[in-house]
Amino acid sequence: TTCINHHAHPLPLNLEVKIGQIFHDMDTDKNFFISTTEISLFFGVYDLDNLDGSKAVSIDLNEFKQGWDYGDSDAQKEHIFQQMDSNKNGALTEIDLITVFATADKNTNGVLDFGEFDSYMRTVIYNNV
Ligand SMILES: [Ca+2]
Ligand SMILES: [Ca+2]
Ligand SMILES: [Ca+2]
Repeated sequence: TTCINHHAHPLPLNLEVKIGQIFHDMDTDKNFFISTTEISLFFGVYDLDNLDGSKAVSIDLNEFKQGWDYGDSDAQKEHIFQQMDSNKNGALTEIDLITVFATADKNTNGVLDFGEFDSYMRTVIYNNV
């Protein structure tokens, strides 16, 4: 059959599995909700030139590409970064994370449940896949 070439490149991680994995990784205390603290902690370790946290968090595209480890291509990582960089200044900082959180927290109760997170990831972050 001529279909064999379709298997030549690795299949992308199923989106549902991927979003579940990201949620699980962000949910440090495993209570099935993501708090603002957890999202800050998650991205804090991406800030490679500031690992002691002595400065305000500022993650550039290069740091994001190294940190985001969910099987996405470089182009996809760039898209994710741009979607999260709400003030379009080329860095992810506290204001961007606050905006991400506020956008995702549809019922404004201060935490993200899986439904809110899943919907945000599909409509904003992975809206191009
Ligand atoms: Ca949690
Ligand atoms: Ca920004
Ligand atoms: Ca919520």
